[in-house]
Amino acid sequence: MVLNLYLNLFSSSCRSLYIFAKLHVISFEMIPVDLMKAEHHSKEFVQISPLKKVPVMKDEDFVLGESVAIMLYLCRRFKTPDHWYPDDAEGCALVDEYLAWQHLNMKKHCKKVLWMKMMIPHFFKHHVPHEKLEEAMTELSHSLDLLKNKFLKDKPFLTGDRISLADLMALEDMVQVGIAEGWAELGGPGMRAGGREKARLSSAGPFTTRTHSPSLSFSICKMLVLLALYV
Ligand SMILES: N[C@@H](CCC(=O)N[C@@H](CS)C(=O)NCC(=O)O)C(=O)O
Repeated sequence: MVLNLYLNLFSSSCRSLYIFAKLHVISFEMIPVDLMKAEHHSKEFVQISPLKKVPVMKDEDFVLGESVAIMLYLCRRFKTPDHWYPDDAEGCALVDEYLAWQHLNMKKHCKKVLWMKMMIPHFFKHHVPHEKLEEAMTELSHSLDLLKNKFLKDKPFLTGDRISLADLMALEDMVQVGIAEGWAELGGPGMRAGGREKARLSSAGPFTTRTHSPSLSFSICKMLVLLALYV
C-alpha cells in the first residue's frame, strides 16, 4: 500500500502535513509539485485533483485535497496520539475552531505578507506599494493578536496543555512570515508569540528543520535561532 502526498514544501500547509506524517512515521511517498512550473495545472495533476492546489493525498484509490481534511484523515487512519486531535467533544472542538479560523486569518495574512515582501518583488520583480504592504502588516498584526490573546492566552499550547494540529498549522504559517520578514526584522509582540510557539514544538524539531532545509536552508536556520531567542 502506498500513500502519496503531493506537496510543495514552500507551502506552509504542505510542510505541516509533511512534518505530521514524518513525526508519526507514516510511510508515504512524497511527490513534489513545482508550482512555479505550474505542475498543478498539468493534465496528470488535474486528473488526480481538479482543485489544482497542493497538498493532495492519494491513499490507494482514495484522493483527498485540502490540508485540514488530509490531516484529520491521517489522524484517524493512523490513530495518532489523541492530543493531536482529541477525542473528547470540547478538546476536538477547540482544534476545529482554530483550524476553521486560520484559513481566512493566520494563514491568509501570513501568506499575503510572504507574497508582498518576497514573492512579488523578488520573484516577479514588481513593486508593491507601501500602503498595500502596511495594510497587509496591519491585518497580520491583528491575526497575531488574536492568536496570542484569544487562542494561546496563558496555556502552553493553542488549544490546551498538549500540542495539537492547531499548533503545527500556526507554526508553519508563522515560518512564512519569518521568511518574508528576513531575520533582521524579527521583533514585536506578535513574533514573540511565534517564538514561544516554535519552542514548544520541540517534539517536531528534527522534522521541522529537515523540512525547511531543502528550499529555505540558510534563512530558516537563522530565523529559528532568532525565534528561540524570543522565548
Ligand atoms: N485551502 C487549501 C488551500 C491550498 C492552497 O492554496 N495551496 C496553494 C499552495 S499554499 C496552491 O496550491 N497554490 C497554487 C495556486 O493557487 O495556483 C488547503 O488548505 O489545502
